[in-house]
Amino acid sequence: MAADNLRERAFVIIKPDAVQRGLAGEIIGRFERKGLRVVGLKLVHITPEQARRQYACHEGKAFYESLVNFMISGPAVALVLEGRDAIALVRKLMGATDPLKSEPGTIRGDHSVDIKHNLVHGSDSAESYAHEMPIYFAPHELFDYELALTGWMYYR
Ligand code: IDP
Ligand code: MG
Repeated sequence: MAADNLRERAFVIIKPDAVQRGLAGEIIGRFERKGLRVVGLKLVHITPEQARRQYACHEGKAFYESLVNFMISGPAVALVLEGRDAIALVRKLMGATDPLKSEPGTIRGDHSVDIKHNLVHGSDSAESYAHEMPIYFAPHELFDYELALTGWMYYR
């Protein structure tokens, strides 16, 4: 397998419902155990401006205002994860938005029953990563480093 995008980065938010339910550690652990490394991590109380910018693509939809209010309703955890195909991998681990479609074994499939209160956000493309990540992180808040076990997890 080509090692072309071994260092792809994905942006993730552990949403306020997950923090309230004590699932932040469980969710971070799932990403870590899969083989993604944490290169940015912080607790944030999202502002209305941040939520609106992040979800600008949904502006005008029926659920937009309620989504913004949900995202600012309590502390959340912002994360940047790195690894091969990190964006697609994160989406796979998250599971589908609709609770009737998210498979057991995924974060949403195992722990959520509601289309809004679905625990986690993950960028769905390189373009959405480039749009979302800088809303929450300054460049100096992301860290470049290697894990000693990388050679045991990835073909190079
Ligand atoms: P995603 O988070 O799986 O990428 P999107 O379609 O981008 O899903 O929607 C963004 C977020 O908006 C969802 O994660 C969910 O919290 C919320 N949402 C999406 N569709 C609905 C809906 O029909 N009703 C209420 N909330 C919704
Ligand atoms: Mg989305």
